[in-house]
Amino acid sequence: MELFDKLLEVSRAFRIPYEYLGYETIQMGNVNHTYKVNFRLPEGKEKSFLVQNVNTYAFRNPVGLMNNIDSVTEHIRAKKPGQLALHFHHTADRKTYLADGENFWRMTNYVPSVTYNTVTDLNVVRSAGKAFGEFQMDLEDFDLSALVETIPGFHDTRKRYADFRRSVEEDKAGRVSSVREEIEYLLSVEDKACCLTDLYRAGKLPLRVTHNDTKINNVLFSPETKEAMIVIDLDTVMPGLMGHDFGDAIRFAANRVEEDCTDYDRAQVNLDVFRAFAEGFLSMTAKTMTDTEVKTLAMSCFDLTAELATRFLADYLDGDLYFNIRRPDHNLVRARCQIALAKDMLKHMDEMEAIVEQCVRNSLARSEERFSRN
Ligand code: GN1
Ligand code: MG
Repeated sequence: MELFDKLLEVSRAFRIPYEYLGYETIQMGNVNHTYKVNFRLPEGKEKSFLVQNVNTYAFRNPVGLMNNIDSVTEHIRAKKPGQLALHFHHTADRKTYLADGENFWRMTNYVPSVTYNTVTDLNVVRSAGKAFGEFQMDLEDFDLSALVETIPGFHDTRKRYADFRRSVEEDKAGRVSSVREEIEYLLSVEDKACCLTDLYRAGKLPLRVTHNDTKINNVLFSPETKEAMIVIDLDTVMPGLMGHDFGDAIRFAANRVEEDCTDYDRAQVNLDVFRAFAEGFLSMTAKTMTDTEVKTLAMSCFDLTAELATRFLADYLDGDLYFNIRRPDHNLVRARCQIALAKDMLKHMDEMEAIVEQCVRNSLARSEERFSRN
């Protein structure tokens, strides 16, 4: 069936009765497929919805995933009634998804907004940091055991390295010989990249409910005020470490270039962006952090960057099965860009650590000030 007709069929299953106008493909994320589906209301105005085709190669338990999203969004809604939220439409049999035997569909409200892939406006960055910090804090009292692991071992960097090694050994697409240098670099930094994972396994970092996919384009901003309105893409909300969210956000937002830029020399950490994100994030989270979380937060940025490099490169070696690609060497380009960024982060690690310490101190001082005023 043509996509045009399929999206109409899906929309009808989610009980949208209006006149169908068509769809636009939305460039959102590297894993699912997203469409804006447009309708005309009886009074003539247009209304749009977002339809997503969930990638069930990545998410093997999409029903568990939808249950996670449901309970997490309900938890936040109960705390903050009236706040803008994602709303998943239901089918006639009260499900938030439609599995048609081939694909797994879901539908949400469409929120008019702006998103950013690269950003230099520090107010926007600070606001994103605050939104992701607030998201973790909203879920501080959420029962971890109620969540399924939508991708087991998602940020278990040791496991990612084991998978990476397997891809190198198998060499399914016959590409290993062309990327020896990249493979060697990643293997040479394995222990550093696994700092967070190893500390967690040793019982030295607490588990929290985390978002786990904190690219700044997963925050919707108000077109008018440029303030963060809502955090989206909750597919990977799972038990995780605070550094997973901080590190993943930094490796994306504080990179001077986009994730798939081929000008690798320009893949560097922008310390102004780093500081602005840290200010926002830590203004929400500092009060709950353990010493080890504070001490490892800067390193988490390196860990998440190197981890993603192993994932991109492994997918390239496997023949591009996981990430959506738009050019034949897309995953290789992405891996190289993350490697360049990871190297630059190591050069600036002392400065990054100092910024984190300072932001934590400032945030704690401000809350003490508030406390003593009350
Ligand atoms: C994927 O969901 P999306 O496409 O924004 C991936 C993240 C990576 C990111 C890199 C479920 O994110 O882990 O960091 O690509 N999500 C999943 O762009 O694997
Ligand atoms: Mg995602």
